[in-house]
Amino acid sequence: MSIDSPKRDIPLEEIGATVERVVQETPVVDMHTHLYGEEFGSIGLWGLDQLINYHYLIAEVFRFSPISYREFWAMDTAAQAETIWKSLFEQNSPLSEATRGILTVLQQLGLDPSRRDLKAFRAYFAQQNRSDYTDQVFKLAKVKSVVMTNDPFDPAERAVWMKAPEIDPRFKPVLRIDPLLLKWEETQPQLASCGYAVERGLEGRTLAEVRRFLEDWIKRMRPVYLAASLPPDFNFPEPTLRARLVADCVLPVCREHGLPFSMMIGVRKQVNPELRLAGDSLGMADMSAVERLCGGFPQNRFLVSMLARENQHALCVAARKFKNLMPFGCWWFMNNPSIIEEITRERFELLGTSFIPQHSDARVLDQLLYKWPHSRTIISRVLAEKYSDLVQTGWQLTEAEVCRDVQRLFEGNFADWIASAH
Ligand code: RAT
Ligand code: ZN
Repeated sequence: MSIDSPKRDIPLEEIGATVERVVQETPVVDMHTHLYGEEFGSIGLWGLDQLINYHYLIAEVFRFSPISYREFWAMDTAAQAETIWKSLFEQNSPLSEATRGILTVLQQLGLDPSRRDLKAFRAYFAQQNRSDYTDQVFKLAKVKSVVMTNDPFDPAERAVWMKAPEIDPRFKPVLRIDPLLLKWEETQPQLASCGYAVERGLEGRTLAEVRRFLEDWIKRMRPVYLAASLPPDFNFPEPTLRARLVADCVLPVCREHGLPFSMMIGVRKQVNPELRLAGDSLGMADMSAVERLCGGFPQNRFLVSMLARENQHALCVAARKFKNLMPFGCWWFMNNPSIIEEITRERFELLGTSFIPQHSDARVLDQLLYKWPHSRTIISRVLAEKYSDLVQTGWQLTEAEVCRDVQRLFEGNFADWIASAH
């Protein structure tokens, strides 16, 4: 057998390099982002100023700059980016994960971060056209496709969907329903004005009409799953409208269409409204609510990500109990190297390869160029460590098996979960 054969047993001392190569080369399906195909126009963000104005960096700039919230929000996009650049990159070292990410993007594009020259970097981005640049980013990041976040309650997005656009197949739709579950007082009149016979207290035909609304949007969007982000006090069962809407509308419709329901749990919205999109925080949730949903609705499949570090272990344990539960990603405040490493190690130890290790949550196209390389480095380090432990027992491992495992983590587990969609 040749030295390069994928069927050859990998010697212990080669495991690190082999796993690193496979993890770096395997294309990924990014199963939760806020990216959009070109058909969505300015809803889809890309380019340097948008990168710098990412809300993760906005939260950080106020820690360093004396600027007031009012002054910052009064500025245009370019001036905001200049303020953040000056404060977080020129006057301080960009040590945080979000600031480091900008440097990785520049590096991936062949620019030299040591120049520290915002003008020169901007000149590069000004020459790009969105379509070719999108191809380049997908290719460099080795991302096969991305899953969008599509909000039927957002007027700008709604307008796009109503035109029944032909969507770039690299961008997969997701029906996101936070307002339906969490802001019923605002959503009910909106649905009523669109011709659905819904009532404030869910009386009469309301539940059937909400199901009809979901069906209509499933027909329109052809989503790969339904999704909501939920607060830490989310419970099930509970005597609330949101619990009835989940049990009597969302889950039956998901079952009917073979669609998973994704729950991202643990966000405490707007603890500081002055920060706008950057103003949300986190809280610990009760995992037994997830267990009761998985146990009570065995015909539904759930994708779940938790925002609090304290919930990560319990999520793994819940997934050991319920085969219809798929843990995914290291979400938002969890998406930092030290925490990704800890969560990934914990998941391998409790679940083998039966989880989805990461999603990017990118809001700006170019972020794929840092979020994936940063995560790939950590995933490959942890995976190599775990394989090395196996080989030290006398177990043998081939490159073909490493490829199989990584393919499952980066695409297969998600593809299986959405396989019976529609
Ligand atoms: O990570 C983020 O960008 C958050 O603001 C949220 O968008 C979160 O990921 C969500 O999907 O609600
Ligand atoms: Zn998100």
